[in-house]
Amino acid sequence: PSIRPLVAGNWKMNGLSADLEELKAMATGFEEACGGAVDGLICTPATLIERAARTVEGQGLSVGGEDCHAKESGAHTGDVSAEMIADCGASHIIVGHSERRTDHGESSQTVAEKAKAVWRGGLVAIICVGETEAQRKAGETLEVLDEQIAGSVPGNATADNMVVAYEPVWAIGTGLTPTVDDVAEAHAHIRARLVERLGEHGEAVRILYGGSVKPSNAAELMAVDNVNGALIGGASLKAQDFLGIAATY
Ligand code: G2H
Repeated sequence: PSIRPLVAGNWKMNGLSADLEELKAMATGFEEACGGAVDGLICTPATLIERAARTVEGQGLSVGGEDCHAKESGAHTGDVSAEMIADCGASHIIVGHSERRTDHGESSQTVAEKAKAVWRGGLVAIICVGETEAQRKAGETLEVLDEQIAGSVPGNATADNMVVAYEPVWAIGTGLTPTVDDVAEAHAHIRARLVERLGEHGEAVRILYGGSVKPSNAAELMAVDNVNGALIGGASLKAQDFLGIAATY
């Protein structure tokens, strides 16, 4: 099937009220930059989601969260539920980003529970997978992806409620990117596993590439088979960079 791409930003722990100006520029410029060919999303810290959603309202961009707790409510000081993020006007939530897996010890099982929470809140889950540098050097990349997909992707995922992001951990924020052949191999492998697991939904799920995507390398990466868009960290903080990536479509 032909899959409409998604260009998604992940602001990580960046963003204050002042940065809503930058978001506004992204929102107003997005459709023109990509010629209406792709969907656009910016995931912000929980503190900004509601204002971000108001800022992009009626424009070509939507807003998402970067993580959520698996439970709907309760005694979990400092945590935020998918329902709360939905209530702020978000459409998507990232789960299982490598920074969550590493900094907060999130297992694939936790990630799967969070994905189900995202659906309970009525939103789309962006589930992240990817190998570390040591795993790549040891030739374990495809096995790691198998384990992460088996563990993190719930069996009732569909092409409408889930996006998968392939983010090689060693390429995140480092300026390093895999070769086009390595990206093609990983994405084809993820596609095959998703088809095994989800049937025709697996054929239609968007698989994003993430890790040091910028305007100068986006065209090459986005042209790879089974790459259906990007998850962008550093280059999603400035409208010029984000729109530059969108413009490669
Ligand atoms: C990978 C990516 C965004 P960056 O984490 O999810 O970040 O583009 O800064 O490598």
